[in-house]
Amino acid sequence: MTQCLSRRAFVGAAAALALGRTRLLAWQPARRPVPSPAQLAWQRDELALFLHFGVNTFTDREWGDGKESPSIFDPSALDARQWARAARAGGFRMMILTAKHHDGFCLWPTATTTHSVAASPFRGGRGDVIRELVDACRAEQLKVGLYCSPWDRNSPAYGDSPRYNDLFCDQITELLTRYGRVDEVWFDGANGEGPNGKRQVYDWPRFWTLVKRLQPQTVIFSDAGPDVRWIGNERGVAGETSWSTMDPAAVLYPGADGPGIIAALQNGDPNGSVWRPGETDVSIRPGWFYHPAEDEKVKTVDQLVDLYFTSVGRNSKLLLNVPPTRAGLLHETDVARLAGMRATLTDVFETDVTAGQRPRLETRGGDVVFEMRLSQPATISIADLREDITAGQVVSGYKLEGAIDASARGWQQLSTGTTIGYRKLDRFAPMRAYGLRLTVQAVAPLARAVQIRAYARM
Ligand code: FUL
Repeated sequence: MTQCLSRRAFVGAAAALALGRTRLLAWQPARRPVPSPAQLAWQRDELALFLHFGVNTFTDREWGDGKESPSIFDPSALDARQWARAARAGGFRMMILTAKHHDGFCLWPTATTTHSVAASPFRGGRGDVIRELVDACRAEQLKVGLYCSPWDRNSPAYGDSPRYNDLFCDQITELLTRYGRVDEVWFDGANGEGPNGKRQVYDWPRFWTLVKRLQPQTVIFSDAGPDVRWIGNERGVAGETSWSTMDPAAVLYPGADGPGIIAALQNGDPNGSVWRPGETDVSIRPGWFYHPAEDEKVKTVDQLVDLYFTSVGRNSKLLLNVPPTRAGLLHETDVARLAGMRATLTDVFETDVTAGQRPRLETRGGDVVFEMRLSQPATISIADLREDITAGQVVSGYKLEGAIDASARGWQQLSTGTTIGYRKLDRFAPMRAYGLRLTVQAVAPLARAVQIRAYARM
């Protein structure tokens, strides 16, 4: 191969208001950005499976040059239902497939180019991988997502900007009108020169408007959103500080480069005017596409669980790439790791020691303090903090402590942090706690209480 490129202790607003004295908890009209229903559903899904598949699978490369013959695309045993079963067993809620990668080869029979499955031996030239993906997703109750690379190293029109933009819009139209509902459209920002030596100038506002016209409920992913943003690396690590609000001027278009962009993607902006949460994409293998030489380099169950903590556990969403093999199947090692990850996460989050407890709430100075007794002392090592993001995201700093005795006179610090958002997961040395106390600072009044859950394992 070539290069590898790189949220019970829930106290509602009514309870907060009943307290009266809580300046920080007074109900405020939503002036700050809040998620749309589609963005909320996107975040609550937590996990999506990414599938890189195409001519690169057969050439053992990461980026094709567009000169590949369609005749090489010949998955002998393609079974999208096997992908979907593995995804579902892993707790994933969506599959996003590379309908077209940078090499320009289309996994559906398109009218826009002959460089597609229609010119391949796959199913005698009558195959359609997108149709098979969609049918499998529907059968397993998974949502559908599609990646369509704007960079196209095969298209003669690439670089002839208006002509290629028309062609790309035709491809988007085919993908979003032939297969029913699509819940995420994934755009990378790769941008090159065409055969005419000219750099292609993408018309992003036109692409986004078209997507929203054809599939109004879909979320569009890119560096510049508009609905969800790239997290700024491909290592599976969201920022320790992770705001879902963003200043749209910080990243103006997909692929934008320059000082401060990665930090803006990683951290978001507490004063941002738009809701644009971060999506964390990473591969289960070193590469995005399948390479036999990487069969021994599949991330372990512990590494996958760590990725869950550094993505979902940092107010993000995990988009985990598991590439199909040349046979058109997910490799058995990868499938076993997905099942192992799910088993571990189920085990870890099985027993919430705070179950049935409600915290007392008070303000101290500018801080809001949530304090609760546990029904019985418990050894804990994981905290799961959640803001009710339907009201936006406001927590900018927190400290979590455990009571060291039944009278709750002594407290031991367990974790500290900045943002919480949808979900913040902290791991710490096991402590036998009699109660929990969470002290938070916020950039705007807290409209809802922060939920606190705690677990014993790991
Ligand atoms: C990048 C691409 O260049 C990689 O090949 C891969 O598809 C990754 C998810 O996005 O922009």
